[in-house]
Amino acid sequence: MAVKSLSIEKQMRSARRAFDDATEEMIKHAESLGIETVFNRQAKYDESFLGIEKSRCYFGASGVCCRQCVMGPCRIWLEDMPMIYRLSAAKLNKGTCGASVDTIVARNLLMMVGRGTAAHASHALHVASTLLKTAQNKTPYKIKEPEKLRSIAAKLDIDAAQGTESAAIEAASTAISDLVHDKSAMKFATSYCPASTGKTLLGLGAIPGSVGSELLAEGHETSMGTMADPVSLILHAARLGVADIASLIISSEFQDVLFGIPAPVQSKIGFRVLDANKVNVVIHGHVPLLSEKLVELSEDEELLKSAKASGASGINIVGCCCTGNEVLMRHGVPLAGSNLQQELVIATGLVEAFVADIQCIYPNVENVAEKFHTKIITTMKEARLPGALHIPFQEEYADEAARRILETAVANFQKRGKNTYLPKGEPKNLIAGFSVETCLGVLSKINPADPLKPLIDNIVSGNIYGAVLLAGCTSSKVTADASHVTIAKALMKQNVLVIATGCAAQACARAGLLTPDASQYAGDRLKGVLGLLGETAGLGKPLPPVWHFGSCVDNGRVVILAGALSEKLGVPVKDLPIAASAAEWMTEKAAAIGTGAVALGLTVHLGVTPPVIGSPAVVSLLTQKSEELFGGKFIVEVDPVKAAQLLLEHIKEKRRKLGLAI
Ligand code: NFS
Ligand code: SF4
Repeated sequence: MAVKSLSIEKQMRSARRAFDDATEEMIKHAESLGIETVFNRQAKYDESFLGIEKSRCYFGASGVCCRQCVMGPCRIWLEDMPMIYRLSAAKLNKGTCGASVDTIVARNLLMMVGRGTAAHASHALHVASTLLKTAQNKTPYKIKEPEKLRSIAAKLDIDAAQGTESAAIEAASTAISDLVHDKSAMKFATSYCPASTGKTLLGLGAIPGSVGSELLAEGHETSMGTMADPVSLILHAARLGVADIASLIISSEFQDVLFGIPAPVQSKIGFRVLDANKVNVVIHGHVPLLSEKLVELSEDEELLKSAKASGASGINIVGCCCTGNEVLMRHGVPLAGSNLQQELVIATGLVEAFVADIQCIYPNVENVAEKFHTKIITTMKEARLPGALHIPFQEEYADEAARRILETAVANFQKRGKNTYLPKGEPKNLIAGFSVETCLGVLSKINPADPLKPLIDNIVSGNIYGAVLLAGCTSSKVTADASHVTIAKALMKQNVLVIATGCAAQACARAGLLTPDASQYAGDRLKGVLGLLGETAGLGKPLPPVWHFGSCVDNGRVVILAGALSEKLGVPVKDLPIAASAAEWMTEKAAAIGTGAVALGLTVHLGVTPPVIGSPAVVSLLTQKSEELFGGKFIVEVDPVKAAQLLLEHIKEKRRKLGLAI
């Protein structure tokens, strides 16, 4: 991608704020009540004067603002800045200390990737220590999938014959040491990385030590007057990206061990999954440790009895964001919304308790809840809100915390006011619960001896032209969901299999793309494959053209699948006809996953411009040089139609190089 074609373009947004009618209706309803949400705040920030956004700072958006020390803040003069910024900046291409624009941009990016990695590693640590304590019989959880534990043990060279508990203790301890001890190579990175990729990473010095030591070094390097070499800073970001993906794998694999491997499940998405007759509990966040217990306890006789005594017909648990994805894929719990809908879900007036664990929780949920009876309940020490009720979650006492939360929700039912509202239209049906194991299970019905072969045959013939992972968030900077949906439809039409995770999967679900019917949008060749797989799976209908692979941490599953394909074919990941797209990304976590994916050899599309364009050197490292070094690169394209074309061209190029039908 030409460096100069990157600029701070206005993001693509139509007059609509959300692609989904129900969301659009709820935004209007919230406005009519004087409730402010992410959508109004975005609009305020987007207001412009003489064609220039008044409140999004050009320096910050370009990544050239440095606040590393108090001789600053320093902001670097950019030739192509709008006049208003040129008037307010010193005509200097260095900070007060002399830091170059490349140093400043690279340093800012590394810090962003660092925060994302810290979030995922902290999640992984919670899950690993729960597995450890469970194996030591100190929690109310059980090891649900000893078979999965054995496959993890095999990867890590742990002797599974020592028995489930001992193997679990060893696997969990390996993960904990990968996360917080001082070591030279993360075992989960080296063990799960396909051999060819591992070799490249090793050669580049991009195999991470423990996440803790990498983050310590990151904090040190980015402090004032320390690392000034942009290439070293970006390489460190790549190393942290790999550590991030290894952390995702820890969470995803251990969650399967504790809670079960997802299998295809039918459910629904939309505001109307809230039930006016029941006690509604929204579970929001990312770690399924508490939410598993809430789902389990929602059937508890005593709690149901008190719910009924309050006049409710039952307890209705619904999901939001990635905690929602976790309980959806394992229990079919319906989804109320993604990150952008969290305030609107409360604005229905129907929520008795809004329970948050960690990450992607908008602090404003408290202000929305104040207008209603809704209790916001925080549970984790990392994510408290100043006015929320805090019911601390500890894995040893998970049952007690879950009971207290549901009791609070039930007691709140009678306080529900009259001001309730649900938008028109039924919730959308969806199928979720894809995992590597599910895929192999279906494929092994076609070829028991060699399950990956049917998949490979279809890729070779072009029935499956390629595969693209739609990952990451939904963003108010674009028309919410529209970028994901546009790209998904354009790709499936060209016989590209679409896999989706996180809020991107929910965006596709809201557009009805997670249903067998949606296979009508697929090209004929892909439609044939989906039909055959659906029959084989015993669905009696085609598989959906978008496969919901779980939450954002389940991007780890996709990396494992890509690795398996790569090893089976003897083709490095970077040469496979696959790519990823984070069309509406917004979090640091997405930056970390994307950087890790590029380091592993994947090409990753970004539909929202990253804050790096102030440095042509950094842009070139991310979009060009990374391909020479790692085999993967970023493509930045805000127009989803053009983005789909670029992704297709990328796949075509890879097919051509492999000598496959194009
Ligand atoms: Ni991923 Fe999931 Fe959603 Fe984005 Fe946030 S909930 S972890 S970060 S916004 S997809
Ligand atoms: Fe300015 Fe340098 Fe301090 Fe950054 S570290 S704020 S560029 S003086």
